[in-house]
Amino acid sequence: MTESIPPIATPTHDVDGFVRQYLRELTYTQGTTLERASLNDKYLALARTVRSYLMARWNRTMTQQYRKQSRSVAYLSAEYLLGRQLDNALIASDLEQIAAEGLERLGLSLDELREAEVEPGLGNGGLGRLAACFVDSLATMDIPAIGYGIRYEYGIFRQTFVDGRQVEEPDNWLDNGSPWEIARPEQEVAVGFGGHTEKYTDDDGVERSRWVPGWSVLAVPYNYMVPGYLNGRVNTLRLWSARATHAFDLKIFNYGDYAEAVRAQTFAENISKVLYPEDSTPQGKELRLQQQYFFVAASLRDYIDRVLEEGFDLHRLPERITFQLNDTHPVIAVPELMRILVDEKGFGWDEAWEVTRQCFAYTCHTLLPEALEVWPVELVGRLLPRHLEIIYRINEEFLGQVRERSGGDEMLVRRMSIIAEHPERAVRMAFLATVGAAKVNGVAELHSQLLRDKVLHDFAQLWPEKFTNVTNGVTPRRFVRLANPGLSALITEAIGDGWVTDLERLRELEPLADDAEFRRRFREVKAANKDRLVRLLAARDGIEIDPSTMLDVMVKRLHEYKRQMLKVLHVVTLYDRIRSGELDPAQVVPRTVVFGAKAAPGYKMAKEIIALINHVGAVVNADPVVSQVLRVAFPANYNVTVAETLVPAADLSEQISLAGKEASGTGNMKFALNGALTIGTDDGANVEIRQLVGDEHFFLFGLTEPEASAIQEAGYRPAAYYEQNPGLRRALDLVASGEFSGGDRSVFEPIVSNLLYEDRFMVLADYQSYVEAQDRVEGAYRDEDAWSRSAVLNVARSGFFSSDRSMRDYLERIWHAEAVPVEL
Ligand code: B1N
Repeated sequence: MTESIPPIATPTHDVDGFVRQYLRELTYTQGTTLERASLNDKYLALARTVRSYLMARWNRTMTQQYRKQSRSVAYLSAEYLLGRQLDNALIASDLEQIAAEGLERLGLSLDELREAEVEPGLGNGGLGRLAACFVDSLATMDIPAIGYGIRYEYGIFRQTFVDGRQVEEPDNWLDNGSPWEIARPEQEVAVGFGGHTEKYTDDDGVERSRWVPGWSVLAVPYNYMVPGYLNGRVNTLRLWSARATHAFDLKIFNYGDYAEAVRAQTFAENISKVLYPEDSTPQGKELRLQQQYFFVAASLRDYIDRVLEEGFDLHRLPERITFQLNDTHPVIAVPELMRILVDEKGFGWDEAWEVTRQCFAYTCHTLLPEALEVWPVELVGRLLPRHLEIIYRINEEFLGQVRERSGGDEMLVRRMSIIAEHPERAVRMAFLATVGAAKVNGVAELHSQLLRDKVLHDFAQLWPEKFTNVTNGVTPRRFVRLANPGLSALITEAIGDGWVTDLERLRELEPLADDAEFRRRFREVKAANKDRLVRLLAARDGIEIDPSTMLDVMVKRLHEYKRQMLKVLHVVTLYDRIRSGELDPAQVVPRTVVFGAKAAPGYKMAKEIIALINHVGAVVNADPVVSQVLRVAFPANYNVTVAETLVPAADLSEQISLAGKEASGTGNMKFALNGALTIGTDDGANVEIRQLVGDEHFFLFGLTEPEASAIQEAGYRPAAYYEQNPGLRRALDLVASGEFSGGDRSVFEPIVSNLLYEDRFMVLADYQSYVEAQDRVEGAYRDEDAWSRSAVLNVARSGFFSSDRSMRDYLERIWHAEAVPVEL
């Protein structure tokens, strides 16, 4: 039958083909005309046009994958911070130029239409963005991979400021339509919750357990394209959305209670309603555990029943797949796979465990104790009673092993137990992950070392070979090629375009750091990028910045450990030095300090620090003398889209967390790759950045992790630093005095007393070293040629931080999967 149907051609890869397809989409899908179309209509037609060029590749990728089943990777992540899709799809399909020309022919502007896209903000920060970079790299490297996650109806909140204080608004990113997703309601999967377990004897006389859920929801998959860069592969990101089960509401409906039926539906659909806006410090909310089990259960079911060929022997599952656990959020997958194998597929416990622990690998993203997820036993038992039984059994057998190996060291047994006893009985998800996974990795060298030495020390002693490191990376497609077209063109002119998929080739730029003409052109690009930022901030935020000043940028989630407070104290110190006449403004390098940061809505201190930044900024910017050389800009709602304009414009990258607290950081990599110099502590991936770019091209300051730990152990007394350091005293006194709060001393009192009497992240201890490093920055920036030489070397030596390299490391150390090129 199908032979008689001619193949449907992809629109031709030229301006004519593009224009025809565009008009087709506008007319027949969007149902409008060029004359009547709204901006959103025009954008949607454009998105669908670009999508149509990728569709055949997507189908081909899926067909070939199903035919040639090979080892692959399933990335399980509760967050994907994707950023806008249009530009990435354009570069992946080599349509940028064609689209620009085609639209121009129709009297439209690509630049204008791309602004209509609302980015899918389905993540909080680094962890979610990392997942997005990883799926991009996997597709570009031709690895058969699938990403699984949640299609939140509301992503990370939209931040606004009212009187300098953060106010959150819902992110209704789906409101104008979502051209990048394809719903597959017929592939829905039921996910159970609650109820009870029961024992029974099967037909062979074997005692078994089963779970009788009390309620269930449907998980509906939405597929997103993940196009590889110019390689013909389009992988799939499958995000789950919750729907009420038909049976569930029908039953109630039949009783005539329409309102109750609708209520039940709303209840079910709440599960994928909103992303929890906590970065690094999750609150143990019931709905969050529901979300985790919801997407994990749907994903495992989908993989086993739909991705694997029918009749596949699950004993061989580890030959086919690694489920990579992005932090502990999907760890409930471990008992879920055990439940499927033992309860549904009739495996014995030991054989099921053998399969399960070979199928999972766990990435830890933190060191903060409060960030390690812990679920009360009471909650797990109520929501997932069978899983709790399975977790107990896993723990029992594991602790048996610990006892045996340690000669009955009960202290050790208690320390390593998956079940914590205090302050309440709770499941330690990081321990469950470590026991259930074949490999455990940290996300930068220092972080992996600290995991082995501290957080998971007992486990690393027991299973040294289980632990490894994979340093994070970022995709050069989005964060260089697309975000920095000027630099990209300059690099390509110098060394060809191979760097986009082989970022180590940036090394070939090293000799050009000594070429005055190249440096001049490099500065020209930086200047143009600053102009682009000036236009963005003016249009988006009504903020005016001077592109001739040094751009000093600190963008990341607001968290005390990241120490935005230290940056504020530096600003206050400069303000104070200039006002007091200690510094002659004529001698100061003019700079614009840019902040971008969202605080978790329930994180009080973080929100106070946001207010302080805005209030200090207002006073500094209004001061006729100081504002000549120092200005503060804090655009609200920092997101991936803003990053794409901000990062390429930056001169100085602030990476100033307390050593031993930032697992890796990935913003640090984006800045270095775009030619900003880093001022930073010896923390996370900063350590590796400094080693690669060289000490002369990096402004190091602050305590090392061992030094910080030693001071803490001896009893850290922040007030001592205040008492002994006049500059610090003046800065803190100024904040306390009401200088930045209209004379009201009470406003920032909580910040000041926290710093003086607690200062968990040692802001005061690192203040002097930071201010001195900033003085070195000033000196260096004055020598324009030396600075741009350092900037070029930062670019040339940062190729290691491509997420393609991260993927190679995962493939080699953990996944052992191979590239499968898609045949055209
Ligand atoms: O993951 C990033 C790292 O580069 C950062 O250093 C690290 O802070 C970040 C609970 C987290 N760790 N933990 C989270 C996010 C959301 C949530 O609900 C924890 N994010 C990180 C990528 O490795």
